[in-house]
Amino acid sequence: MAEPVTKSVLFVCLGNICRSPIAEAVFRKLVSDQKISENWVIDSGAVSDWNVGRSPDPRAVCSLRNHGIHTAHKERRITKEDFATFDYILCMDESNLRDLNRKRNQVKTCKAKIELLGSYDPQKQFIIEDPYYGNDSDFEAVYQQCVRCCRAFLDKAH
Ligand code: 6LJ
Repeated sequence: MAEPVTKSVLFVCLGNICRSPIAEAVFRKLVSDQKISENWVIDSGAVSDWNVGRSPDPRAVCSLRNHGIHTAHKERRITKEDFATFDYILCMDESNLRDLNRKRNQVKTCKAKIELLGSYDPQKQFIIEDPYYGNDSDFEAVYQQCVRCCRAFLDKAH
């Protein structure tokens, strides 16, 4: 069978204002730099409903801006449909993974492969920790992990 024309990936974390919007923006930039934007549907979402409609955390926006990347994302909670429509749902830590697997058990159709984004890290740092109670250097660490993992994912998805 021929390769499908587009692939889709949804980046997920607890609140969709720190880690997953960084991952989404980093992946969007990689794909755009390689001029393959039309091959990808890219989004991010939350497992919680704590921040509905909010812009990313200013520290996340700043960490991206420091690397010349812009984001216009607004928080959204993941839906049942996401499990049926996305090829990949990539999350940040084991708590996200538990929440996603619990939700998956409540949906009729799941096409998505649910994985840790960190499982793609060439440096084998499997967990991308929640930087919410951290500082700027924690946000920079999240950014660097996202760059490594998104490059590897784009290169070769599991
Ligand atoms: C329900 C009770 C919790 C966090 C975050 C943490 C805490 C966040 C946050 C990530 C994104 C009503 C909402 C926890 C946005 C907000 C404070 C609590 C929010 C937690 C534990 C360890 C590390 C980080 N909880 N907001 N309220 N992450």
